[in-house]
Amino acid sequence: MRHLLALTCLLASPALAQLPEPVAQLPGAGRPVDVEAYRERRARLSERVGDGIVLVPAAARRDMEAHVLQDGDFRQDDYFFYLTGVETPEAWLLMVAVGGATQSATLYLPPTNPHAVRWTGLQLGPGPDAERLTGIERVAPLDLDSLDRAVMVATMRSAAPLYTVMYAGTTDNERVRRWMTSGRDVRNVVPLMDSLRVVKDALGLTALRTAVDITTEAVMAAMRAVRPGMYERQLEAVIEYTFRDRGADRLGFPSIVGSGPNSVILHYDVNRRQMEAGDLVVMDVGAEYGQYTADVSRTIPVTGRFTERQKAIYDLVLGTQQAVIKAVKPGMTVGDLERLARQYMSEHSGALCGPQSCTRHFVHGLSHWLGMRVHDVGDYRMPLEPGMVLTIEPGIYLSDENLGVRIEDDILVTEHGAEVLSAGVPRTTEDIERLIQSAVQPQATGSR
Ligand SMILES: [Mn+2]
Repeated sequence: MRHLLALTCLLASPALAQLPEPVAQLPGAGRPVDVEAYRERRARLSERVGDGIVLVPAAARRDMEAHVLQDGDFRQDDYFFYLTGVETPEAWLLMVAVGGATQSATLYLPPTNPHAVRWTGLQLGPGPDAERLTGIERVAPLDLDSLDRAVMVATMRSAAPLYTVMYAGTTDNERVRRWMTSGRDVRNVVPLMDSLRVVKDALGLTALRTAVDITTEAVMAAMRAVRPGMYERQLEAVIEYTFRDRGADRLGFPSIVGSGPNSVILHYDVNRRQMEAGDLVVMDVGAEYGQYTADVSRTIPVTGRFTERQKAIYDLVLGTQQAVIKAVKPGMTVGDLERLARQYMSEHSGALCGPQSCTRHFVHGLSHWLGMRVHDVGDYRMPLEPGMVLTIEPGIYLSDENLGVRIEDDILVTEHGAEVLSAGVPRTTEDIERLIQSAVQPQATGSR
């Protein structure tokens, strides 16, 4: 066994020398990394930490055989990506903050493995190129013992607490668990990082705007494509084709395309039904770009024309949404907006939903934070401040009539109000009808 190992190493080393320069590979989704923006993020975390050692692991590589991967690709851990822009699996970031400033940052990268390169391609490995591409002063080859020693030395030298990520995704990381139970002063860095992530910086906002723009195009493409006889999955295909075609890295979440009876199922994503004339279809979708995701919903008639009844319900949902968007400004809370939405819907329900108000058919929350995750991190009791991004998505779901309506936009809180990032997607019944009808509608070709 020992001989075999030695032989393998011997054979492997000449190959290593022939590897191409790691310049072309890519922190940050194959895109150049704005190293100053990431340095600034680390500086702002150091400010919040004050004095402490920060240890953040990258996501682990997943196994195609064991995990039955549906999405195929590796997705970096959000906390690690937020601080580094690096997409290498199984890396670590070790930072030392002193007096609210970053004293040092070290990126530990797994050494380049020629055998793995054959299968999965080059990955950013340790070396001067990595330092230049990431802007992190020190990049060391990862070996877990030396990482442990470095953490130990740093904590002993400064007697400062060790901050690491503790959340569901990392509790299966053996090293994080070991530090958590080491008897040292170990604290969770997640609340500090979440308080940073909830207010978008320019870097995050640029990625988010791109994700929303791609999603806008995709939803409009779906409006042009929809027709009776089409399957939900075919509409889903138009949307997801457009995502990838326009540069999305992946889906932010499984696409919801629910028609007729499925329009009242909130998270329906099977998308197998054949759509019929007279159906409404709820599309709730989001492209992910640069690790940020959009989340946009539109409800459209498959024939291109709303019935009177559908239009009445739709206009109540839209009126509610517009009233809330108009009210968004710094200082308000998500709770305030929720109350406002229910009050508006209640006051404008008339007899639309019978003797009771339509609010009892508004069965989900109005809003959630949006960012690196579709339901992003952040405390919902926080008053809104400029740079926060949230969804506004009222809905009414009438199961007896197979009539569900949800309208969802992505809202950036600004100095004095709000900017609707997804403003480009038609939202009035007139604009939606016009776009659907403007498209050539060839004969439905139902298949399978
Ligand atoms: Mn949403």
